[in-house]
Amino acid sequence: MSDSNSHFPPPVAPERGTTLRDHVLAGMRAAPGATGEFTSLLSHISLATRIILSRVRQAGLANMLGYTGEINVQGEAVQKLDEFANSVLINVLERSGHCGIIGSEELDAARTAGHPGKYIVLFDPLDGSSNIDVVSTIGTIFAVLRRVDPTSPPSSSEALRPGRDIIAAGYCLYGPSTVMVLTTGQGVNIFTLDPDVGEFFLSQSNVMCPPRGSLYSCNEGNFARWTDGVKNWSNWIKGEDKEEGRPYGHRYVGSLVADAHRTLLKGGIFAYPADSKSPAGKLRLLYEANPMAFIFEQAGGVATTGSERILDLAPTALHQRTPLVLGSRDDVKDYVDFAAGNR
Ligand code: AMP
Ligand code: P6P
Repeated sequence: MSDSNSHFPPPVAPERGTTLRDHVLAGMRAAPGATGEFTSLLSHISLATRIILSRVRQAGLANMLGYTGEINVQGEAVQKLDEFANSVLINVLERSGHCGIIGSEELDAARTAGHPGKYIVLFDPLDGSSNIDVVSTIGTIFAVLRRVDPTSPPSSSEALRPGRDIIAAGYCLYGPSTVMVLTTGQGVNIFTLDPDVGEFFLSQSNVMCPPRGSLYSCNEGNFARWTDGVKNWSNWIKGEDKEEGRPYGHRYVGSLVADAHRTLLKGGIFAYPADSKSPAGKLRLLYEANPMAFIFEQAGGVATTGSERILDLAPTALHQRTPLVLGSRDDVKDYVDFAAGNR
């Protein structure tokens, strides 16, 4: 007798474990008085990343590589996938009904929804997009904040909140596998997408950034533009000292999501200092540095400008830039000491 289920795909084995959906629902049950809006917002973000992934995967074949011919507010050529990712996130978030304000690297100004949604979502829709055409890892970075008065008409200035007000942050890496890194303030968890099932499954829970690593990540091509303190750090970290475990290995993808993810898992340090060409730094505070800083601090790591805690910075503009140094506690301390001229 034929097995009546033989034409259905094999059931998802229970040992596959916890899905992102299960995990977030458990968080809701543990949150006193939660209505489910936050949970729904997170599941909408997850949906948006899977839609973006579907196009990233096809990019090389579906004429999605290359530029749109437009220049964004950053003065950067807009990649077709940048634009697609941005529009997916905006449409999905607005449809969720939970999002009053949206801030994006690809928007000139923060966008207010037509309804007083409870949350603010800030994102870089496709970080590292200059790497798309060379098939290097790229990703979506996001931060979620609660509006102070969710009943009031949304105002774009509400996006200008310090990173310490973040209640959830994460990034989705589109690489050899698709990985969602998420924290809602109770530690950092990593979920890996099973493309056959279309679900993210918990693959690492309560991730901790090691207190010290053996890799450093920065664009050494900017060396001549750095301050003397940062130059001294760069020369020190690649100097020979077996006892101190130097030289560190150098790794640099040129996608914040990729360089930060490696640093989160393996430890070490990522640095994009201010320099004579970018005196305020290159990376954006609200939707790159802040979400990453929130994640690293939740994982026992550190995120600083080189002298100030990233999450304490008071933003004055949506696309404000900042120097960003993040990673292992001890490695970042070495950097801060050199940058301050104390070593
Ligand atoms: P809500 O009523 O669903 O908008 O949730 C209210 C607050 O409870 C949120 O702003 C979060 O701080 C917390 N919360 C709700 N759901 C979750 C969840 N799934 N995980 C973590 N925190 C949650
Ligand atoms: P550089 C990518 O364009 C990005 O915004 C970040 O993802 C990355 O860390 C940085 O710029 C790389 O900048 O100047 O080294 O190419």
